[in-house]
Amino acid sequence: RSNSQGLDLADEATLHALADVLSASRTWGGEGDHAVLNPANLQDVVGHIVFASAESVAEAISTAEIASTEWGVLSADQRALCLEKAADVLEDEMQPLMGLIIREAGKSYANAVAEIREAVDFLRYYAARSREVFSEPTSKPLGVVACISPWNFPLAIFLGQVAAALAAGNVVLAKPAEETPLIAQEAVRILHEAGVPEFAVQLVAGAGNVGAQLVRDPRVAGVLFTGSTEVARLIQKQLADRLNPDGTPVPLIAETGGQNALIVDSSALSEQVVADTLSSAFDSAGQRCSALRLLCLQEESADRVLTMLKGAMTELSTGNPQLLSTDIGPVISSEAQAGILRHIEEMRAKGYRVYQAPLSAGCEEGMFVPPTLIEIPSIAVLKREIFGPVLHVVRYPRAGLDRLMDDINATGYALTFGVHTRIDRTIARVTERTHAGNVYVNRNLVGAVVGVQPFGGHGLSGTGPKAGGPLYLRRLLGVSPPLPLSLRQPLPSIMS
Ligand code: UN1
Repeated sequence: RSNSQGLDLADEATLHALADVLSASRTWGGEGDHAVLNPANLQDVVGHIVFASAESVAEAISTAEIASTEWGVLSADQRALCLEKAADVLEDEMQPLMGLIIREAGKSYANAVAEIREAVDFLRYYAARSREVFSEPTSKPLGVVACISPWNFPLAIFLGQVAAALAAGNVVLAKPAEETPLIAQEAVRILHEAGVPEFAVQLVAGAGNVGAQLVRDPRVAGVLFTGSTEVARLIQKQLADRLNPDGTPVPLIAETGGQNALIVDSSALSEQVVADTLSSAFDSAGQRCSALRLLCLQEESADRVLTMLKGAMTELSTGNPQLLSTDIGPVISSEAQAGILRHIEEMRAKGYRVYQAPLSAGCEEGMFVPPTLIEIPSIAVLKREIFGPVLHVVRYPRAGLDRLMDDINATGYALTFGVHTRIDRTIARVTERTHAGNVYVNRNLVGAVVGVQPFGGHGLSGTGPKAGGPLYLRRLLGVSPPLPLSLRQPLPSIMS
């Protein structure tokens, strides 16, 4: 439902009611009031949250340890029932939650719906899997687990991590991204309402210092992290300094960045390539680790595809995410915006051709970046992941497919990868050579479905096991069975 001004589910009355609920629920505090701003304009205060002080983080860990007896002794079925109840509550409260996601994270209406669906799927998936995995008498939880989650999926990844850790019988300290603590606070309230004891899952809001304290504390027996490769490396270094009381390493499940490529040969259906490129590169303003960063076009058909793609980009509407007509909302912060714009200017200064779709009227203020395409001479000019609506295009000769695969692999990232072709042997040739965790043929690169397409990467893109897949819960056990070796050849790793 909408009117000309936007969604009625995000109206002022709903948001005021939400703000009352938010301020009533419990969060560890001590570091003062923090205003959360709407990234679409950076003026509208979405709500306030109290950041946790060092003392309250330490106290939260103590209470978690006590709670682990209460939660860990429940049967897998009793724990699963709580998670399933939470999934039902999420569905019942979909409208106000969507309003909050749109306002706090700048997500479009469609992305906000998908976000809640994915969170529900994670809760139900891990609940169902836990009934199988934890029927084994030997399975013991790790204990206190820290979940450090990103702002780009502030509900789905937040709850995915927390649900998995809880399903395995662990107790959780959940550190949401600094930019999106309000929706995380709602998620924790819903888990409590669904029967998870108050101290079995606790929200510790704050900046990087809170995460660092959790990672260093010897009582924290495992860490789940989604975010940048750099931060994953820091966490891994910290964890390497200590062992759990049983003498085993402290497990880290990290899911990080990507330099995700799509190869398009001249047999591909151009209309489908354009549609899949638009959604892969620009949906969520490119702020997904799965997003397409590098479009590789076979020379013979590159001009045709580029002309169609540029035309289609002008049809995208970038602007206020509270309008149903908006395809692409803001990026998350002024720092993010500045970094993306700086990259575009650097590429332009090097003489590479840049094409930008026009911004919608009224987007001069706010954290908007127009969908941007940059033609680059080789993959080697890309030094880092650009987390925004920026797509790099490289051309390759028909005889250069193997060399192209080597260049893609040489980035060290291995998260998502796609190919568009109607030639079966080309599909076999590239899928054999890629290291990517998620490989897609003749479709887009984003929107992995929990349980159907387990999600995660290798090398610089993460540690595995994949989220929403059958091995994830096993990694959250004290004595975890060995994971199958999935790397085909050594890659640079965040572990090195
Ligand atoms: C992320 O952005 O951190 O397949 C990962 C997808 C999502 C990716 C989430 N599940 O697009």
